[in-house]
Amino acid sequence: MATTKTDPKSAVASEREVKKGHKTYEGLSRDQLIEAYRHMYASRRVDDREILLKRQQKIFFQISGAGHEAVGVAAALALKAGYDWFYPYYRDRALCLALGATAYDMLLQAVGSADDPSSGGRQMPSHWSLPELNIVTGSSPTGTQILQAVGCAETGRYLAAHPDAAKKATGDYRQFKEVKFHSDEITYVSLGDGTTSEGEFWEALNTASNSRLPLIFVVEDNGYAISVPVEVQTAGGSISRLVAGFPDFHFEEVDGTDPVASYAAFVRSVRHCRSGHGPAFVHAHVIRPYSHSLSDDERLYRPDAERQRDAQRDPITRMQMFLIREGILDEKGINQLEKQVDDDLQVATDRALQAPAPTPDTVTKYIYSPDLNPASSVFETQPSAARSETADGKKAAPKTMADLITTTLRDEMRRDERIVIFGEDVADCSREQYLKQKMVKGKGGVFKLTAGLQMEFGSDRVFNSPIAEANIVGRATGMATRGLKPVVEIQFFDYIWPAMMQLRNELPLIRWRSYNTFSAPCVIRVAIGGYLTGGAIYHSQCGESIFTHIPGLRVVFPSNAMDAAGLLRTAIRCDDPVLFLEHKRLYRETYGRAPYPGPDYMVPFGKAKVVQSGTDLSVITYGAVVPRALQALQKLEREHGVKAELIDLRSLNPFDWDTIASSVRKTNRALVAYEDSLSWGYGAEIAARIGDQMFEHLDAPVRRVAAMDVFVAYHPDLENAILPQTGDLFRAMSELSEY
Ligand SMILES: Cc1ncc(C[n+]2csc(CCOP(=O)(O)OP(=O)(O)O)c2C)c(N)n1
Ligand SMILES: [Mg+2]
Repeated sequence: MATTKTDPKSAVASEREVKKGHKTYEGLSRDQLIEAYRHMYASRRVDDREILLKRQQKIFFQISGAGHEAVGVAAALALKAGYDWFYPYYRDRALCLALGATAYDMLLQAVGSADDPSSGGRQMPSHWSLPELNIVTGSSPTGTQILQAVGCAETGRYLAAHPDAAKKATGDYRQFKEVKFHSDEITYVSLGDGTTSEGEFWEALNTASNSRLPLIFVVEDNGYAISVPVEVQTAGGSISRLVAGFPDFHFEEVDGTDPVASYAAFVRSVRHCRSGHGPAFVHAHVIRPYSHSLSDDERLYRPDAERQRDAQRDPITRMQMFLIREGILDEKGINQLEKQVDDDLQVATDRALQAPAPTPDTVTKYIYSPDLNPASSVFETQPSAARSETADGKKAAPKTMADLITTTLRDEMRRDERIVIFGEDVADCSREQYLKQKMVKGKGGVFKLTAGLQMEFGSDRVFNSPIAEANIVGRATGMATRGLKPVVEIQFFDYIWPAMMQLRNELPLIRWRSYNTFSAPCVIRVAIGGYLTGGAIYHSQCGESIFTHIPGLRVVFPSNAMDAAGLLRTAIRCDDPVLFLEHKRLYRETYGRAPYPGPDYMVPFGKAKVVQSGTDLSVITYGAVVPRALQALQKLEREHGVKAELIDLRSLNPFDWDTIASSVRKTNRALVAYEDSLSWGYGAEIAARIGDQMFEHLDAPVRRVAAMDVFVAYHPDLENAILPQTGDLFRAMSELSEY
């Protein structure tokens, strides 16, 4: 909204009265109250205009902030735009206007224009995102913003303790990220009453409380979640009552249709947070006069009497009456202010309707970083030869994959202070004093891959998370959005699923949905896979194709120590979110050990390795199937004289189509092998591409060898039968070579 001010003469001599010691309304001046009304009225009018435009089919969706205006402007008055951080939800139109967003910005998103500053026409209206105001890109799933806000609040604290980490550096992702912070900054996050039912809300409260974060939770309670009333969502009907036990919080319950009372609640909350006492919780009772959205008609589930009761609390009319009653604006002044807003809105609407539409050729822009391609030669470095020898010139002992992952993490943490590591059990010992007094050795991960890192880098760089996978990924996303580089661990792939909402709908989408104005490059390390003899259903799972199916997420899966070191370093230094899959069976395997390749060794993504070259058949695989396929291949050559070519993909998204294609062109036969269950697995895509693009080069059908379509069972006989074995690979290779 344009920020033109009302003619001061029509305001009833406000400043003079304040100076004379008249009421200041919880510290708000009359001018501030007039401005508050301007934003509230503008917010309502933008909603009304969007509704009209939707009915005229000039925009495609509408969801309103009606009834939530007062609490929004109150928050904006108590917090600092461009200084504090904001994770607002869709009803926070008035908040965003009061922070400095314009009606034009909002209408550009409603029409889906290329000029929409929040998403370039990619997101629905009311999905706020304005980097210069520290309004962070939001999404549609209810509640996913909350854990990200926790990560955001943690970042401010971390950077205050590590100010050098905010500095720019060249040669990696840090070159492309402006990192700003203030040591007393606050993060604001809002949500609806219904959204308090999401588990992530409780995970966020838990961590905010436990870490005493400067984070204000605002629950805008309009009594309904679409058609479901609050007493059905919330035990006892009051969220305030349920959260009251969280330590170190400042709690407020307020009439959110009253801007002055709401402002006072925020001022107290801000004081608590800024002074480092912990988080705050503002439970604001508001109304929802316009149904849930234009797709909803609340008369189907709310009787007139109830709706009329709400209407009496409408913040717009209440505020009007308040201004008149207090002599702050007379009717003429109100009319003048409203006319200005209406006129400005008309201009903004006309402009937005003329704004250019996005062109379809842009749809793939910003899925990944436009600045730093992890498949490029920047990430192609040689192992340092000197390091593979010991001081006396002897060959250094080969290291396991586990060793080299730990070493890479350590090297990178020394190099880059933005890296933080957290996850379940990853710390050496949460009770630091035990370490300091040398009472214990420390754990450092259930597979010990992070052992010693807390001791070297401190407990604010390496720490344990609660057992809550959404918490891990959500917080990492918030931190990465601010510029830290979280390298977090999911203890077992089998338990990644609570994080799925964050992994599918949030982390990989931050850049694309904000049209490259936000990004969240970070690394999620995950222990994956079976062949464990007793790993059973819940410690053997694969499922990588579920993640390669997500645009915006890089997925790598090394099969040996050198590749693990090189790919992990690329994952850490690159500018995209990476799922780094570590096969548990390969952690300490004799196969694939290697000497330490030095602190700068990198393997680019999307480059397969030809493990053994051949002419008769291409075997395309990755992970723990690589050593099994190698055995089968060697047997095939010994027994049948067939020379198969073994390709280790290493990187699943991006994957190396060129190497596959040139191999199949040479051998005319292809076998795709993978550990996950056969149907709909990763190999299906590779097989389909070969069938589609290499049909005329094939002398045989494209075959797959994979696990049976069943979970991995506990007894070793069952496990052996279910997972693809060397014998299965050998048989398939023989058949295919004879086809
Ligand atoms: C995870 C998820 N589930 C369901 C929906 C569909 N949905 C959108 S808004 C909404 C109701 C939210 O109610 P509340 O949190 O009270 O916010 P309000 O809209 O009332 O302000 C639902 C169910 C969604 N967006 N995300
Ligand atoms: Mg609600």
